[in-house]
Amino acid sequence: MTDKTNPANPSRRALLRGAALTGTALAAGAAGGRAMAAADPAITEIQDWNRYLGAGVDAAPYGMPSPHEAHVVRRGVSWLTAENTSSINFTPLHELDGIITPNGLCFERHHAGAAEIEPSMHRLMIHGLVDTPLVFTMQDILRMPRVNKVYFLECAANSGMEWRGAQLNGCQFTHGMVHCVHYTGVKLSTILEMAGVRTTGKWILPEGADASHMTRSIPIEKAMDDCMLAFRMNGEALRTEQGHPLRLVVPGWEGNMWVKWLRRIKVGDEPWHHREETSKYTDLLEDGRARRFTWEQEVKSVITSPSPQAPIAHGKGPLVVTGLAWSGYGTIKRVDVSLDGGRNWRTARLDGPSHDKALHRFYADVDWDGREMFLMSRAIDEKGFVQPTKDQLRAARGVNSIYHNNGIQTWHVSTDGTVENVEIS
Ligand SMILES: Nc1nc2c(c(=O)[nH]1)N[C@H]1C(S)=C(S)[C@@H](COP(=O)(O)O)O[C@H]1N2
Ligand SMILES: [Mo]
Repeated sequence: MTDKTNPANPSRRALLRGAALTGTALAAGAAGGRAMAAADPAITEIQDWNRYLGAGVDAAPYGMPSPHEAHVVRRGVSWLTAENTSSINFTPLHELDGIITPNGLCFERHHAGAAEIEPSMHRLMIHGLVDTPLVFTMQDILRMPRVNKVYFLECAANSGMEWRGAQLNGCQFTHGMVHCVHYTGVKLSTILEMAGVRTTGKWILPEGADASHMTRSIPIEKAMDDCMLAFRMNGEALRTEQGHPLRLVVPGWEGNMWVKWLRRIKVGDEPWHHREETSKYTDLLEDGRARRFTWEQEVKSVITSPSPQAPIAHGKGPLVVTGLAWSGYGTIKRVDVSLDGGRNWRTARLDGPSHDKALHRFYADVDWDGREMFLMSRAIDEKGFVQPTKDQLRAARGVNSIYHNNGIQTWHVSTDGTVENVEIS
């Protein structure tokens, strides 16, 4: 009889050694082989999960992440807002890879909490300067031709706390008001065409069914171009927090226009709520003038690892430097990475799909010599826009705005691998 759990079992040991050798062959340089040489207990000791049956198939009808991933969560900043119903939390960008944000990790921004809507009671009304005012049930919307698209959503206030200088210690907090989701829905133009927008109809006013009755004005050209009525995110129904059962998707444009819990679209000949709205779409300049209608989220990037919440744990040698880049004007063409605060730049490797107005993932595979680094990334989009330095941004716009900060982020890496949010000039 052979005891399958006995570490002394010769065939099992041979198998493990084979596996470890394969690992050594694949890993680069100093990263491989160390564990095997040190008679690693992870190899020599039998673990519980190797000995006992695991959970049965129905233990979790809706699957959850491994308990060992419990630290991968959205986080808020307590002093930022007075109440959590009109507040914000942040995507843990430093814990993610690829370009898609898992549904449970998409940052939340609510003005009056997350409305929980009974889908059979939800209606979408379209009226105003249309030939035929219409009301749709969710059933009606689910019978229209669908499209699938991957888009980022960034709040205009993302990185807003960093205008005057380095402040929050982690890309979750400095850059985490962004997520990237694979949406399924109906093109907004489909229902606008059904209703028949009059030639005088120049703007749409979408409105949410939450207690904030959020309304925004969007030019008809954008509405007819690539806006979507989304009912699914990453394959499943929208999450309550993201506007279940229906949200507006406004690709590349600032997050506040992506009305959640969408219940009404009015077509008009001018933007609504002039006074309230212009403050939302306006960046205050140094001389008191304002940049109006800055809707596109401009080209931007950030290194997500290493970063303050993701220090280097393994010492010098092979190091994966990775991050995200995006632009409201289209795809990302190139990302440059600097290890020395912008003196020298290398072209990063873009890997993964490149979708219009979506997050792009980049890598720089570095051989770290163990000395301090000033990590930076600089993105260039398909229109040729280059991500500016923070000083360039301030020279152009001053420091009175909290919106549209797409400046280059610097992380200082110490010799012990810890990372800090800094600015050098
Ligand atoms: N109905 C409604 N829609 C809304 C909001 C809201 O409070 N109510 N917040 C807006 C803002 S400011 C942003 S940045 C995005 C955030 O979307 P998310 O919560 O899915 O990340 O939703 C927008 N749509
Ligand atoms: Mo926002």
